[in-house]
Amino acid sequence: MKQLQALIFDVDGTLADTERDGHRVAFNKAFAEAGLDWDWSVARYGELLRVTGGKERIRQYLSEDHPEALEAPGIDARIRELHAAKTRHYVAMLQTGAIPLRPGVRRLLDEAEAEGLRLAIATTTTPENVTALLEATLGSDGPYRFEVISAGDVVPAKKPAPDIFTHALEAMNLPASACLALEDSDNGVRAARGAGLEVVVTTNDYTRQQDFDGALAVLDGFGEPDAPARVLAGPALPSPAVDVATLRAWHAGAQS
Ligand code: XBP
Ligand code: MG
Repeated sequence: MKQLQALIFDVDGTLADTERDGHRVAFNKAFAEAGLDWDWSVARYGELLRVTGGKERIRQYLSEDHPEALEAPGIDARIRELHAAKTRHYVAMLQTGAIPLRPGVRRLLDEAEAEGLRLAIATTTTPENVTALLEATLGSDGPYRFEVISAGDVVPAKKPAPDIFTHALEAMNLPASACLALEDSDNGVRAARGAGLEVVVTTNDYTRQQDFDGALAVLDGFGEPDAPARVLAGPALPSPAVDVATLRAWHAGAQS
């Protein structure tokens, strides 16, 4: 049986609630700046989230709402430009401190480090978004707390493909059985499971109703000692908040 050696965190929706008031707003700013009347409402963005990756999401939107635009010459470059503008707006928002970490994340990272667990990130989002979020929330050494940051276009196929988790595992030189993934979405669970990882899910408003088949446990967050997490599926929590001892126990249970 492999002992737990590393935690691999998703970013969007798991470390921070970035989608509704972060990425979505940044997409809309980029569209407006380009003189486009495209505007993604909270509900419409929820539908578009089934496609991971910002460039892929713009393309999906066009295929559904403006199919003629996809036929225009130079559309690939246009999407790349819009997405670069979106990243600029998103990073600027993060730098104002607009988006905090989710409750319990900082505590769990501190505990994991104190107990000698290795930390990594496997995310679909653009690398500079990860750096900006970690610096804004954890300080200038925030990104360096993660031994590996696997992000964005470093793999050709984004979640739900397993590639980004496999990339992180290879970079850490660890087998999947020695690691645990922390995710918020069905796409993320499928990606992690596809890479052979056990997964613990913390849901948010966009993902609560999704199917997390294959996850070890589904909770409404990591919780804090004075603000308990709620288990939505899986074993009872032995303490009010998700801590390293609990993650070790759940991981060991899945290995046996
Ligand atoms: C995150 C995403 C990303 C972000 C936008 O998914 O799907 O596309 O919404 O990031 P996950 P970019 O949490 O499953 O990794 O615009 O930088 O692609
Ligand atoms: Mg996510």
